[in-house]
Amino acid sequence: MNNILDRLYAESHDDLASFAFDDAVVRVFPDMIQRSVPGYTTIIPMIGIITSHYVQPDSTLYDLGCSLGEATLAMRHCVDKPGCKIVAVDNSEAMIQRCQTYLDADSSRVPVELLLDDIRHITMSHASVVTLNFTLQFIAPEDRLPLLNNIVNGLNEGGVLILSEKLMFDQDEQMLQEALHYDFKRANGYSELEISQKRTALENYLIPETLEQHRERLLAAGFKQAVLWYQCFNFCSLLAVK
Ligand code: GEK
Repeated sequence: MNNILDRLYAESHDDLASFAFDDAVVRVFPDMIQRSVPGYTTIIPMIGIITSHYVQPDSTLYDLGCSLGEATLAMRHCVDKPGCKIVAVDNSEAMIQRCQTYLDADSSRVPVELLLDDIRHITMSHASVVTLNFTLQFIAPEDRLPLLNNIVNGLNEGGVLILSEKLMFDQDEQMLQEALHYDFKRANGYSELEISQKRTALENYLIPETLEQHRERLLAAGFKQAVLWYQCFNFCSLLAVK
């Protein structure tokens, strides 16, 4: 995937627009997400490991909010059961267009259906593995439980959801975890201006919740088990089993 440097917030913007997954973001996305999300480069290959463990024959795997398809590709290369396909969904046209070129260049022959759609509006069925890799945080809070209900309904018994999210904490821990996250961004070359402008652009768009909120909602949606399998500073990934 491309490695064009993310300099979107390097210059001062007087009129800072809210963040959007548009052409400008798509161009720098691989660099942006790796330098901004601690643990992203660990989580992607682990999605492959989890997929190998839970994929069922003749099932569908879903990647919801697939962006450029990093998680889709990790899943695709770890599907070792017959009759499976992957459905990857994103509502950003720019993401879907670029994602298609990456899928076309990939060597795996596991079928992937790429949908330009809102993940709140799709119907899922016969699912074994569903991934929400840093996507639920962009869905309005009141739409999160209905989406999880929809996922549970579409999953086979024993199927799983991999849910990766930015986390919120109580005030003291929030300061500690956030400070370490900003250190991570500085260590990856982001300036104070870039960090603060990106923070403003994401306000009211990326809405993080606590680990407890996630666990409780996953159980309320009908998952039997919801375990934290990974955390790096204020970013985590949960595995929920139906
Ligand atoms: C990865 N999973 O690289 N319907 C469909 N897509 C949506 C919606 C929606 N309602 N809201 C947001 N998105 C990827 C990374 S990025 C995370 C996911 C980030 C899409 C949005 O267009 C974007 O592509 C993605 O969710 C979030 O493993 O940028 O921090």
